[in-house]
Amino acid sequence: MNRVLGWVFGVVLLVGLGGHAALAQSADPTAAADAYVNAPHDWQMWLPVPGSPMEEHIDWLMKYVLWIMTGIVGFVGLLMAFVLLRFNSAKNKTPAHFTHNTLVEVIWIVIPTLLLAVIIVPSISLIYYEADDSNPYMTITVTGHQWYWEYKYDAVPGLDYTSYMIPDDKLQPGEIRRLSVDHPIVVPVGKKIKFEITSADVLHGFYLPSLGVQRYAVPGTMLTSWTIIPKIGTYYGECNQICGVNHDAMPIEIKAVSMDDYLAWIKVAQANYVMNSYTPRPLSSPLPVNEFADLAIAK
Ligand SMILES: [Cu+2]
Repeated sequence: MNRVLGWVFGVVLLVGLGGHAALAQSADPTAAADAYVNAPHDWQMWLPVPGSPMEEHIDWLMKYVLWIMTGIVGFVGLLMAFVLLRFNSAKNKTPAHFTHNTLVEVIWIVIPTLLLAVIIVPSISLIYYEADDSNPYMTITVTGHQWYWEYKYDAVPGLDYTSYMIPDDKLQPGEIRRLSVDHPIVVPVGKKIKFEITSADVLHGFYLPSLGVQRYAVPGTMLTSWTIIPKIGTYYGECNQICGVNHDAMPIEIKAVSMDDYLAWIKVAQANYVMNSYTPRPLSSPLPVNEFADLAIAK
């Protein structure tokens, strides 16, 4: 039985490592398009391409710990194989009876302690980095609703709008099914953007995997996160907290544009977006309508 488990484990490990090497090369097939789009793609099995310094840190830490873990699993696997083959009852008829070995005990305490130490230092520093939302260029208040998002630009008077998923039958060429929205978040590239995240009804999750942002949207509570997007392009996320029947219909789309384009977009948005008030939708209603379909967002 143990031998079978050993083989299964070995094959799974090899397939996993091989798959990782192959996927690392085909990181983002959409990158060659005119506009950079950072979205999930078919058969994607690895993490998204990092779109922010925070996600780069997270990606690095994940791989770092993965290598340490692979070493531990490999070492323990070899050790078990050695013990099973060398000291089984057939080959080792009279077992030794000692119970302590000071050297071995010191080694198996010191080495794991050192491993934990080299993991905890970058982990803690990443936690502090993620928590540092000080001195943002701008703040966006994100409110989760059943089932759409509301974005309020704190520094731009009146700029408070809703963002609905584009229903499947209204998709335009270039839009991504179940990820594209009518009104994305628009931010300038290279600037620190702070998100203040809350909810108007139930728990939602503001989750942007390629930017390393994930915070629950909790009614009555404000959680914060932040991002800097260095590259012009479109990034996607979705609500990742089960929040009702249309939980899958509240994706997040965020466009990073040049400062000039951002300022031009503000003018258009201020003129066209109205202040929104929350209107509950009956459960039987179909997907939300695209209320501002005619609005052309300045490119
Ligand atoms: Cu939700």
